[in-house]
Amino acid sequence: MQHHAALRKALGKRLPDGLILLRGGRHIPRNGDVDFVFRQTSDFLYLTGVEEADCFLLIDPRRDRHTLFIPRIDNYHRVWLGHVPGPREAKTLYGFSQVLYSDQLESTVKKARRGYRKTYADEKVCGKWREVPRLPNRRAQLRDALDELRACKTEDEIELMRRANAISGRAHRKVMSSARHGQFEYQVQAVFESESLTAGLKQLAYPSIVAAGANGAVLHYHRNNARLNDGDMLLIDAGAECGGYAADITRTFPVNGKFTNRQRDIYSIVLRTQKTCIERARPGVVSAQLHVLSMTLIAEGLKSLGLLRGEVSGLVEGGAVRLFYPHGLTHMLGLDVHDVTGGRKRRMANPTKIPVRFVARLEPGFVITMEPGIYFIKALLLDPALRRKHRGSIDFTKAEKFLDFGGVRIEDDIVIQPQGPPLNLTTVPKEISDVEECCER
Ligand SMILES: [Mn+2]
Repeated sequence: MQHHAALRKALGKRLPDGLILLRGGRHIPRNGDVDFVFRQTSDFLYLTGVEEADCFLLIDPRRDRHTLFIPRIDNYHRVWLGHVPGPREAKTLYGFSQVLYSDQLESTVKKARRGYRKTYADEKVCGKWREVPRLPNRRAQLRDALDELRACKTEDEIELMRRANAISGRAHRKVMSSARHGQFEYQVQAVFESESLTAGLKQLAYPSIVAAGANGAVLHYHRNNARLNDGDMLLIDAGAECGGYAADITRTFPVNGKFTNRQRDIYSIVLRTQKTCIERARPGVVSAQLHVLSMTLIAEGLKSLGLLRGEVSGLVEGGAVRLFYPHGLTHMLGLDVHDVTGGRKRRMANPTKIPVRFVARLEPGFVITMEPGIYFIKALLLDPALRRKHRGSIDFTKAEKFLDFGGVRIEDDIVIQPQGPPLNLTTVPKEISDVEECCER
């Protein structure tokens, strides 16, 4: 409660010259009388902790007054929804000095606008905003202030992420120890989700990816309906959220619990890359530089296996390694699984020659993922134009022998520390011997 109040105050300090108005999430209809499962918008959750739909938040920074608006509930709602807190109860529940009904929004804003020349209203407010007296709206500045605030996590936020990771981690270990050949991917998904739900985390941070064998090479695989075969690897990318804060964890392990030589070779390259990049993730380092480092280490590894040939720097800059590692190394993590990246002040030019989406100088309090991978993707390895372009750098005959392999990704969530290496929130085995031990049948 105090945490959210402090964040509202901090936002008010950044935008002291206008009324700040945000709209929370609304129910999204799925069909008939059924809505999709409600998830509060991340900005609203950040500033209020309120998990109910159809609310508004008004911050009057000059008078340091924060008002929560809740929908007016009648007996019809009470019959269908059960108890819904009214204004008095919501005040103590959410720690607001003022809670009103949303039909009082217009008159409240009319009074509060005196002395202000602008507003900072969320894009979602706009429909409602038309009904209230207009002031020039600086929406982009609101977005920017929220991005800046949300980028660095407070101790409370890190604690929630630690809990999301601890429980998701336990679910990953359960998956490792219980997966068997003959099962279907959705049965493994059920183990992960049941463990998380049983521990009280009711919402996943994103749809689970459970990919056996060649499916592991599909980066956003969601079918989860194939059978697990003896001798295959299983890639599972899954995380639950706690208080809205995500865990984002990937592990890849042999279905039968024992790595083959080939699996060990590929896995070791990814693991060494991930551990090196984690060790180097410190304040001042630019995320894109770590990505280039990860590409270099993966290129070295694939070269030692004879899949790539030539100068490593050329394999990285020429893009040959990207056929095996076609995604980013890291992204911000928070209320969104791909969280905000920090606002205008933090925006910077990419200091590397490699095009990368997430470019930011790491700061203490950033929570980011570290997730290198190696994949054998048909669409890339059999593409005639790519084969022509990279025929000097890639042994395609050798690579084709791996088309049944799928992929390996290892993903942990880390917190950048003021000094020294980051704090790793993820507690799932990843050393080969530890994975085999966890898989013991
Ligand atoms: Mn991720």
